[in-house]
Amino acid sequence: MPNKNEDDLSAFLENPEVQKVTTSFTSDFMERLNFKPPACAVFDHPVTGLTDNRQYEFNIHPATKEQLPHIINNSVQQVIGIDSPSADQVNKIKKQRNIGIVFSGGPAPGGHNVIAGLFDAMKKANPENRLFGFILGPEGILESDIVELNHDLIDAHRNRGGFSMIKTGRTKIDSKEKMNLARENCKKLNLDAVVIVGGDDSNTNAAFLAQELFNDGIQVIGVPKTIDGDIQVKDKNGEILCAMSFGFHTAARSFAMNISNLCTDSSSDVKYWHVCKVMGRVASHLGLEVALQVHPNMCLIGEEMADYIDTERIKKADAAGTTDYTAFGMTLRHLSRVICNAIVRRAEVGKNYGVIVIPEGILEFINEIQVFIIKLNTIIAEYNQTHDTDFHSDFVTLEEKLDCLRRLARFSREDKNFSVWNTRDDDLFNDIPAFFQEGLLTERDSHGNFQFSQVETEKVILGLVQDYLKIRQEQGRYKVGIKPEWFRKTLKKEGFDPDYYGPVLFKNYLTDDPFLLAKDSLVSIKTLNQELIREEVIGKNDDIPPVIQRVFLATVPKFKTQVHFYGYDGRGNDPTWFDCTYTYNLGLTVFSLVANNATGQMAAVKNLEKDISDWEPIGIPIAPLMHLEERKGKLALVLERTVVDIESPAFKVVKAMREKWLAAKPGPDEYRRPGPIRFSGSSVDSKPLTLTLDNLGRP
Ligand code: FBP
Repeated sequence: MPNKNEDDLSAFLENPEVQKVTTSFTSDFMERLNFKPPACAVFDHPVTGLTDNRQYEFNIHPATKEQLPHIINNSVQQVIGIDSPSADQVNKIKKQRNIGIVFSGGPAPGGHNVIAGLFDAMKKANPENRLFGFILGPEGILESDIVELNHDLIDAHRNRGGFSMIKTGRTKIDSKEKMNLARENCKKLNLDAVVIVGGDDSNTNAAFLAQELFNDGIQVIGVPKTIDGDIQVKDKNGEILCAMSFGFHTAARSFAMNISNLCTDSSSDVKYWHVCKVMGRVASHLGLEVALQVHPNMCLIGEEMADYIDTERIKKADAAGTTDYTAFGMTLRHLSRVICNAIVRRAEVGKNYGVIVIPEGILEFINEIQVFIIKLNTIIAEYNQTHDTDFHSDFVTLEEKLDCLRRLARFSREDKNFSVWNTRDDDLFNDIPAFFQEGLLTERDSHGNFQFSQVETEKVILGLVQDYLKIRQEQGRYKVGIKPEWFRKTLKKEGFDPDYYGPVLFKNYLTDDPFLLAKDSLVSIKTLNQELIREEVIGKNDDIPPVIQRVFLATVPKFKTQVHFYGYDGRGNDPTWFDCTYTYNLGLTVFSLVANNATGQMAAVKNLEKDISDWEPIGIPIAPLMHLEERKGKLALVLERTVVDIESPAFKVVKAMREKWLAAKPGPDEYRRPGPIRFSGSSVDSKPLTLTLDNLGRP
C-alpha cells in the first residue's frame, strides 16, 4: 500500500481493482436495480378497466355514512384487462395526469417499487404524465414540498429498501385547517390524484382526504403499507381481499435471519438466554412469523394472552361464591411464571441457554398494563384539550408527571364522579419500576397511539422473571441437569467413588433419567456442607472435597441474558422478491384505479397467498373498513387493525409446535435456519409462512 505521499494514495484509489472494493455499487445492488418484477396478467393488456364487485359486503358503521358520504357507497373494484378498448376507454387512460404520492408513517421495504410501478404505468399510458413526490410525508402536502420524480431518480431506487427517495413522516392531516391547506395545495399543484402509502392511520387519512377532495375532482388512493402486518382485509363473509400489508415479509425475514444466528450462537456457547423483542406495535404478527421461520425456544403471542383463562382461580372464586375478574387474561406475574417454567425445564436437561421472542406490543394484552395505557391516554388527551397546551411540555420530568397523577388521585377522593385516576391506580402505578413508569408516560405519536417501540417491554418482563427464578433457586427448584457420564468421569479422575457420592448429591441417582438433578435441599455451599455432614460423608470440621464442590457448582444455574431489539434494522432491509413484486403490482394497480376514476379506494392484490399467476389486482373501498376507536381520549373513525387470530392455522401450528421447539429434552434443539434474504436463487419466490399456512388450513 503506497503511503508515502498523497499522490501515491490518489493513484491507489484510482486503481480499478481498488475501486471494485470501494464502490457503493455492489453486484447485489446492481442486480436489484436491474430487476424487473413480473406484472400480473391483467397489466399485459393494452388498457385496464374496473368492474364493480358488489358481492363483497362489509359491516358498515353508521358513523361512516355520516362522515364519509361521498365514498361510503364505493364497492370493491376488480382491475380487468381490455383487449379491444373503445375510444372512450382509450381516452380515459391516455388523459394527461399529474399525480402526487406520499409515504406516511414508518418505512416498509418495497415502498420505492410502489412508486416505480405507478411511474411505469403512467408513462406507458401517456409519456406526458407527471408524478410528484411529497417530501417528508404528509408534512410535504401541508408545506407543498414536492419533487418531480423522473426516470433517473426512480431507476436509482428500484427494488431498494427504505423510503429514502422522498422520505417519510408521521404528520397527520387531522384538523379542518390542515384539510383546507391540503386541498389548496393539491389544487395549486394541479393534481388529479393523491396516493397515500401508509398504515391504518394513514389510510384513514386517505379516506377523509378523498371525502374532502371529492368535489374538487381530486382522487385519493391508499396503499397498504406496514411491516406490522396489521392491515389485512376480509369482507363480512370472511373472504380475504388483502392478506397482508407490504413490507411485512421482508421485515420478518430480516429479523428471522438475525434471530436464527443467535440460536446458533446461543447453542454454541451455551451460557445466554437471548431475549429478542421484535417490532409490530400492538399485533404479534411479526412475532408469529418469526417463530415459524426460526423455531425459537419460546415465542410469546400477545393475542393468546388476552384470551387466557385461569381455571384454578375461577374454581377458587366459584367455591367462595365470588367472581375473580383477574382470572380472565394473563397477568404480568403469571406471564413471568410461564417463562420461568420454560427456563427451569431446559436447565434440567442441561440447557442453560435459549432464545425467546417477545413482540413489542405484548404488554397491551396484559390486563393491568392495558388499563394503565387507556387511563393515561385519556388523562394526557384531556389535559391537552382543557389546557390547550402539551402535557409533556408542561410536565417534563418523571417526578412532575407523577406529581400531576398524585393530584388527580387526591381529586378523585374529593369528587366521587372523577374515576379516571384514583388512589388505587396511583398506588399500583407507584409499585412499578421508574423506567417503566417513564415508558408508560412517553409522548403518544401524532395519531395518539401509544409508542410501544419506546418502552423497554423486555426489561419489565425480565425483571419479574429474574425475581421468580431467584425464588425457585432458593427453594431448590431451579437446577442445571448433569450428565451421569460426566459425573462419573469427573469423580473417578480424582479417585472418588461416584456411586458413593451420587445418592448424596442427586435426587434421581441410579434411575434411567438422562440428567442428574441435585437434591432440592442443596441450594448453597453451606447447605451442601450440611448435607455431606448429615450423610456422614465428611466430618464436622472437614472441608468439602474440591471435586464435589465443582460438581455442585455445575448444578447451579446462572441466568445470564442478552437483550436485542429487532425493528428499525428489518424495516430498512432491501425487499424480498415477494415484497418487490407485490409492491410493483400495487403501483400498477394504483394507476388503473386512478385512470378509471376511482377514489377512496385502497389498492390491493387478492390471492397473495397463491402463485403470482392467481394474483388479482383490486381496489378495496376504505370507508366501509372503518370503525370507532379511542384516539387521544376521544372516539374516532379509523381503519380497523387486524391482530393475530388465535383460531388461524398459522397460530395453531405455532401452538402445536411449542413444546417441540422448547426442546426441554435431551438432544439437539429444533432451530430452523431461514438463511439470508437472497434476491436470486431457489428461495426467491417464498412468501410469509403465515400466509402459506393460513391458506393451506382454510376449509
Ligand atoms: P407504521 O405503522 O407507520 O408502518 O410503523 C410501524 C412501526 O415500525 C412499528 O412497528 C413501530 O412500533 C413504530 O413503527 C415505530 O415508530 P417510529 O418509527 O416512530 O419510532
